Amino acid sequence: MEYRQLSPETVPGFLKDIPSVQQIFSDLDDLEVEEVGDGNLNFVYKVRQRKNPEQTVVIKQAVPFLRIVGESWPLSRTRMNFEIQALEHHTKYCPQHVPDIFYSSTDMSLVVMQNLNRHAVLRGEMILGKIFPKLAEHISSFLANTLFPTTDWCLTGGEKKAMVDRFINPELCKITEDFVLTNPYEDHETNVYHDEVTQADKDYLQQDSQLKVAVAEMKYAFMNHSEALLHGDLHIGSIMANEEETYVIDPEFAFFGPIGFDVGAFIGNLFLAYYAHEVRQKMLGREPFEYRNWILRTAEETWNQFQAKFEVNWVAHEQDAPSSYWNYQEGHIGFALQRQRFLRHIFEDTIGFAACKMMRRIYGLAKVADIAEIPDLKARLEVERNVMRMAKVMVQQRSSFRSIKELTALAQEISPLR
Ligand code: SR1
Ligand code: MG
Repeated sequence: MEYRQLSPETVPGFLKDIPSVQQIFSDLDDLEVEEVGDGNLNFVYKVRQRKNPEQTVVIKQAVPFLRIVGESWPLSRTRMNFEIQALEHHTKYCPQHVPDIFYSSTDMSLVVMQNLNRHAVLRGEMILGKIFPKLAEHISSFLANTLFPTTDWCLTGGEKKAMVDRFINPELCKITEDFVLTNPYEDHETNVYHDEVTQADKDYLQQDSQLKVAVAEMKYAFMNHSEALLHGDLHIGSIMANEEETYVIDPEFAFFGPIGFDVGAFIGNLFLAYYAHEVRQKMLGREPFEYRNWILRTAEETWNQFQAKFEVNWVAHEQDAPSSYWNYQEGHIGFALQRQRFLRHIFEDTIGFAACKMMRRIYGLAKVADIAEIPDLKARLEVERNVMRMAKVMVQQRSSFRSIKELTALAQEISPLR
């Protein structure tokens, strides 16, 4: 099949020929299509049958450019090949948090999947101040269950290297290397500053040698530490949820990288929301305490539960296939120490990457609506300064935090819950 970019007008004709989609709709001549993509890269269509709107799918199609910039920024469609492969992996290891996939095509660079129409993008919901009681439980399961099976603790060296090879994703890794781990920390042409940002604000990030060394270390880790198959872009816009269920979408940035990058992406986005809600809760006419407290508890529970579940998976794997390596009298002590040290390493990376994910959203090209859509620029600037204060300590002192509680305590020291 030859690639063509779909439009709302051409979607119905395209779907008609796909057997797995024919089973979903009782009448393929009665489809209503709406383009709903609000991400930075792709086009997303919601398709419903007019007379039976519960018969519905979503199509996500990659176009050969970066949507946030336009056709002047070419980006190959192969990103969808990685998304399709990653969705298969996520479905295998954590189906309860992945949408059903009905059809995929690397030729057309698209997937047809479950329309999560009882769920909404988490970022938008959190901006509205909604609480998701099961979020930490679900995301910690997704992380532990998708990451552990692709580590060298689980796979053989040969299996792991074959997978690393299938997930060499240089174009999207370069987006992260540039937009998350380089450009915001220099006076780069792709950065975007609002009118209240001062030279001193920029210098705080762009002329601090200690900070720049620490960020460069995180970038080196991102580029070299092929620990597990990552989602690669696990911010709260890549999650759809309601109070009961949570789905992780959009794994086109998937590649083998440092585990802390995925964990840190999620936790860093919670901290961004925490600072935004110092202002947003007041905009909503509420006292900030309850919601911001929920955000910090969610960050703590995510880390604590992730750590516990990752370890459970590791122990279960060792029990299923005991290695002769730990087969000596005190082997269980050695094995426990190994787990403890590895999780400590992930914790430090989580803090360092969370910090980078926070800082890139302030001066970098791609912002987060939580903060960027605060209408009062002076209030927005104060939020941004708090983010920068916290992120700087995090990345520079990432090895000195003893627990996730110390991290949430830092968040409150910079901006009390109130
Ligand atoms: C140009 S940067 C685009 C961003 O959008 C994606 O969601 C990733 O976060 C990426 O960094
Ligand atoms: Mg995305």
